[in-house]
Amino acid sequence: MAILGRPNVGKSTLLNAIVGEKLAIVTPKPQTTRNRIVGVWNGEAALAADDPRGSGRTARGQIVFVDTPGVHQARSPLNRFMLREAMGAIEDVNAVLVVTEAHEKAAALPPSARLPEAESWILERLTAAGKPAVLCLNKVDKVKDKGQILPLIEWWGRVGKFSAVVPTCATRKQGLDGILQELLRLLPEGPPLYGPDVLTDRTQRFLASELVREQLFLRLKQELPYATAVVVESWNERKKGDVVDVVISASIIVDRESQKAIVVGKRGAMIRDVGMAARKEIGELVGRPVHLRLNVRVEEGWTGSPAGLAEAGYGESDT
Ligand SMILES: Nc1nc2c(ncn2[C@@H]2O[C@H](COP(=O)(O)OP(=O)(O)OP(=O)(O)O)[C@@H](O)[C@H]2O)c(=O)[nH]1
Ligand SMILES: [Mg+2]
Repeated sequence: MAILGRPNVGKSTLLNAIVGEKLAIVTPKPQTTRNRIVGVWNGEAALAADDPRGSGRTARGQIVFVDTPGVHQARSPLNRFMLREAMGAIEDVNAVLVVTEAHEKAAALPPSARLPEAESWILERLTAAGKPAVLCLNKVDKVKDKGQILPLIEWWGRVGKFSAVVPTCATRKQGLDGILQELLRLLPEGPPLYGPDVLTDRTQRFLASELVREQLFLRLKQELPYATAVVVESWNERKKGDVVDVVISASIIVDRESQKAIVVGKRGAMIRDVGMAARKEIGELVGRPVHLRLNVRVEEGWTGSPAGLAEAGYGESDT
């Protein structure tokens, strides 16, 4: 089950809400997610009233979700990597959850309006691959006139030919049962792919590097977040009496020498704030005290070359 959609519509928020853990980083900036991230849902959901497997029954099982980068017009090598990560996920799954957002402007959509660019690219690929899709109309809390939501659902269902359209508010965890219900209808039954305790395919090292990147995205302005990457250089456990601390050393990679000073900040204030906030988040992830050492490294033009991308952790072999 892949989650696809334009940048910033709430795909990662939705993944975290469904799985019940913070696996994917979330920020108000578009193009936050750069890699596919698996999130495993194990649970029980009510089958839809007209589900052939029986109305009023519940189904227990596992759904493997794959969060992906936002689909957008990609020009730079980094953006093309992200687009391949997203679109390539379609080939590996049985069904797709396309996420879009509802807002006042979208609610006023004329009936003759055409699908936005990103959604029509996704639908083209879905049709070519013969994969069914559910549309998630997220951020319905932003539509003040609730009477606008039903026409919007009808519009997406008609123009996009989705097997279902489900309104959600991922930040308030509303509508998630509806999503599960519709997906259970589409997904074939089979043995679980992951053990009952496995939540993701990603290592703690990867998740920790993402939590640092999240703080950079939250704090840096304009284009700078897009010139940064984070690589965990070392991860050591240190025993102190009964407590085991984790000592992590990570590099923040920037694209140009001039960006280094901004990431470090006045008297080191920026990197200190990033470090403090990320350390807290990583501590929650690993459930132990964390020491986080950050340094800034310049990899001149890393976003623009295959070697630079590989250096920053976006090598093709990582996908
Ligand atoms: N109001 C509102 N905001 C939401 C909702 N879901 C997500 N958001 C916000 O939308 C912003 C983007 O959320 P993400 O989950 O990072 O979006 P994404 O689709 O993963 O974005 P990319 O990774 O950049 O493609 C964040 O500020 C979220 O808090 C929602 O249901 N309602
Ligand atoms: Mg995301």
